[in-house]
Amino acid sequence: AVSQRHAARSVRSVVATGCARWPWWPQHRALGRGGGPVERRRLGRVGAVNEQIERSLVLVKPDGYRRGLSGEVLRRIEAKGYTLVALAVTTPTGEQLATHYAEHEGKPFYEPLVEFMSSGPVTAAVIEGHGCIAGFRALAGATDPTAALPGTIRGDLGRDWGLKVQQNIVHGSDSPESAAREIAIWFPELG
Ligand code: IDP
Ligand code: MG
Repeated sequence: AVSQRHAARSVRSVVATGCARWPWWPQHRALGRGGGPVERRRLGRVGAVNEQIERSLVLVKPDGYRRGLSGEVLRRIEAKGYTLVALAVTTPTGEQLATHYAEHEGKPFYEPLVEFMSSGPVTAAVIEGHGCIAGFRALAGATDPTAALPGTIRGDLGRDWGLKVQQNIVHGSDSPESAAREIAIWFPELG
């Protein structure tokens, strides 16, 4: 099972390993109080011990991918100090989207949302860091890109295009329960 998991990772995702050359470099101190496996590897012996590290599932939606904004979104995540744990480019299947957006079934924007989300590749990422679920939601900004504040991903990079569904560049998990559920959908090998 271990070698299978390793194989799946090497095909589908990039797994962060931190800085092998200068693990003692002082900037690693600034990365956080890391306690999770990836941050601990990055921090070496410098890291403290809060084990309540969080993970969140981030998607750069098809509009963001098409516009070449995956790098900009990942840049902001890393600039904030969160760690990339896994990364993949994939075109969502109907099955993945039905599970991912189950809470919205029956809403007026549900069908357009699923159609939009299956219209092309997304960049999927698992990020890690204390408070990263709320932290990424704050980076993303409000759901409606017109209302999203300047400084946020949706406020800086998104706008209303007059469509039935808001094309707002990114998705981020909204709770630890959603994060666990969503990570299992997009990165079953991390389960
Ligand atoms: P979130 O992405 O900010 O968590 P949700 O309420 O979970 O927002 O909605 C999922 C996605 O559905 C949104 O990101 C947006 O693309 C779309 N959406 C949500 N509410 C509306 C709406 O009222 N009109 C059009 N599209 C919407
Ligand atoms: Mg949501």
